[in-house]
Amino acid sequence: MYVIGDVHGQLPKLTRLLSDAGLLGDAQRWAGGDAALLFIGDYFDRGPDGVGVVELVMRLQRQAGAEGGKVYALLGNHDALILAARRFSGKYWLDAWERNGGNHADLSRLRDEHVEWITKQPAMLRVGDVLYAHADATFYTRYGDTIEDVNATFTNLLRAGDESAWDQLLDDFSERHAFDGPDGADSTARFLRQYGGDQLMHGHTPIQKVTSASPETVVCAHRYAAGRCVNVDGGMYLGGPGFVHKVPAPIHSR
Ligand SMILES: [Mn+2]
Repeated sequence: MYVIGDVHGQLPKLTRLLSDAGLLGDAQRWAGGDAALLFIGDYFDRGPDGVGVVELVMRLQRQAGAEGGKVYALLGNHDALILAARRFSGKYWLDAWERNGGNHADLSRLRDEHVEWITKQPAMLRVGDVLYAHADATFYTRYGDTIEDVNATFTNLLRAGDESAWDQLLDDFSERHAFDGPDGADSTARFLRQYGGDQLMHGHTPIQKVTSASPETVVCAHRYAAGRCVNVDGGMYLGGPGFVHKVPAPIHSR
């Protein structure tokens, strides 16, 4: 499994990462064969071309599917936020979205097919022994006891027009660092016991903001919480080159 962190509209960086990993070939087509690729969410905001990023991910998902490969795309808070800015009229959501790096070129290019696609993407996934979620946060437990429950709750919420529920969700997504610090390994273990998996992989909080590394030097994932958490947010919008994180295939013969 190949994993890519928060892209935030950085389309040229994304295409270079995918090409270098052998996942993207001529004419921007899927070249990964039967490989699996997962995006950790946050396609939009803080960067120039969120719609372009989503269109590439949608295309790769179709092409990979036709070739025995698989492209997973998680839902990030910025992806829900731009939907809110489009859906609800009034200054409240527009202001919130702009404060979070909203790019008007994206909002004006966002079409129904993008909205429909974003709405259907899962909030969490488990593949092999790895649990994937966008945020380093535990609020997911308030949305469901199982991965399927959480994903269904998210999808239903994004389909319905209950503005206060959207507000609560986006407020919940402001949680970060839930697995940091001296209790981090315990919190991670509890979260993994709830949803399954031996390791939690997330984005949402740029590695630079955790390690204080200068943006351009972050070129690999950050493992912490006694090795049970892996942060894949390379802070591409901060100036990081980004990276493709490779998860070894699970060993079935034990
Ligand atoms: Mn995020």
